This record gives sequence, C-alpha cells and structure tokens, in this order.
Amino acid sequence: DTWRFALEEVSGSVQDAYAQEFKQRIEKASEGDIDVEIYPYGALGTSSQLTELVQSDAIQLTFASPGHLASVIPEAGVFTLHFLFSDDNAVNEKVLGNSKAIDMLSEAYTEQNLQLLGVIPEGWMVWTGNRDIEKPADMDGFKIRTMTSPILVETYRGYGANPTPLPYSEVYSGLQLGQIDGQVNPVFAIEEMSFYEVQDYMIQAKQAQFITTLVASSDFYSGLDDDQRQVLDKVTNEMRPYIFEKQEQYNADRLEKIKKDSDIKIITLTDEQRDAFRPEGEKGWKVFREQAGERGSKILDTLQADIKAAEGE
Ligand code: 6CS
Repeated sequence: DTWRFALEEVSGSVQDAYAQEFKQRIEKASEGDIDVEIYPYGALGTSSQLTELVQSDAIQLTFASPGHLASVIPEAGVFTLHFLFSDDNAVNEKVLGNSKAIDMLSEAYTEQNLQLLGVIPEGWMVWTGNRDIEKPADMDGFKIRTMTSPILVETYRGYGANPTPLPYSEVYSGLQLGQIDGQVNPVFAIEEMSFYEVQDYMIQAKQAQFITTLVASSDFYSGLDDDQRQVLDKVTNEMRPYIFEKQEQYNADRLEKIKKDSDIKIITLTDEQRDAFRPEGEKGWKVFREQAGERGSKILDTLQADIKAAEGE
C-alpha cells in the first residue's frame, strides 16, 4: 500500500524531519508492506487545502496546524491561545502526550472525518516586524500576518494590531512588498522561509508555542487492517521524543544561522515586559470559548489544569 503524506512546510523543516523519520520507521516496521510518499509544502496546496484532501481521502496523512484548522474545528484553536502553555516546553510536551483534553479534541476531529494521530510542538512563536514590539502599544495598527483561524485573528486584534490572515506561501512576498509589517512563526520557519531577510526585528515574547496536529482520513484509518493500525499507532507514539528533540535542535541551529547571516535585531522580552501583554493576549480565550462551545471550554480548562499540575511536579 502507498500512504501519501503531505506537509505544510518545505523540505528541511521540522515537519519534513518528522515525515522522513516516520517513513523509515513505517516501511521498516511493515516489512515493505507500506510505502510512504512525502509531499512537501507547495506540491499539493495550502494548509487548508491539504486538510480537505485528507478529509476526502485523496491523500492519507497530513499535518493540520490549528492556526488554520480552527476555521473548521474551533476546538483545535486551543493550541493557538496566548499565555496558556508553560514557559518550560518540556512540561508542554508531557501534557500534550497525556492530557484527557486530547481525547476530547479527538472527538471533534472525528466529526470532521479526521483521525487525530498526534499533537506536536514545533517551538516558540516569534514575532518579526519592520518595527520593534516591546509593549502592547507597539502593536497599534501593526499589520501582522497570522494564520487563517478567526481565533488567532481576534487574538491579535485584542492587542490592537491589524491582523491579516494569509496562507504560508504568501507571507514572504507580502513582507517584501510591504503589504504586511510583520508575521509570527517559530525560528526555524523564519530562517527557512527567509522572512528574516526582509524584516528588521525579531522579538521573542514566549506568548505561544507553535503546535501542529498530525491527521489521517477517518476512512483510511478505520479501513486499516489490525497489523497496519498497530504499526501506525506504535510509530506515531515513538516519534514523540524524536521530534521534540529535533525541533529544539532546529530552532537553536537556525537562530545561530540568522545571527550569522543577517543583522536583524533580536530582542528577548523580560518577564515584566511579557506580563504587560498578558491581559490583551488572554482576550483571545474569550473568543475561543464562544467559538468552540462547551466542549472547547472543557478542553481549555482540562489543559490548563494539566499544565499547572505538571509544572508543580
Ligand atoms: O505560518 C504558517 O502558516 C505555517 N507555519 C509553520 C511553521 N508551519 C505550518 C504553518 O502552515
């Protein structure tokens, strides 16, 4: 059998590292029964289009980032909320692997013909801009590109920014032509998409993690024979520590590369500066609760409690 696996990121990205390792492990564990074909970003369409291809079973696997997917599954938008996750990303990784919130979320995916296979952090979201952003007032009228989910758009509107939702593929030209002032993504992505070449500032505020989800089409998943499903479940479980380490390494290495190759100003907000963003950043939570309803609220409350508990351990 051939499993087609589409990425929302280009070759050399965290998602690509995942897919390459996944391919090797699946092909080995299935003893040649399964071939995995990888389609990097650009081959089949935007993130939203990739999700549609999986929903209609035209391809079997894709990454579906909540920053886009929450337009279809508002509950997934929980991963895009600001100041929810722990400052310690190891805590986040642990919670994402265990929390009951993920089971609830999985129901919401199933209703949209998607099987949730994994929740994967890819690093801290970092702002880049043609201006420095150190206090909420600096966001006033700032034309920031966001992913396409309304929850994210409202979160940035809460800061007073002028959010512009766009597909990933349109960000570089938007920045270059000055149609947008800035964008937000993990460091590895800022490097590989060359955003740092057309921006003056890079601001680390640790307001959110970039978290993606790995999905399969429900029909594909339920149609697997027992052996194949076991192989898939085992491999996706065992990939967790692999990709967690990989994303840390990618983000650290690419930061060094950006420092070496450009004179972009890199700013890390102090705890005090970050705290000033908190009340506005948390406005997005209200929008999330409205859009994601009762189940969404329960997912948020459960995650929040699990993060607190894990921080205390
Ligand atoms: O900003 C985006 O749209 C994309 N960013 C990353 C790092 N991965 C996929 C996502 O679609």
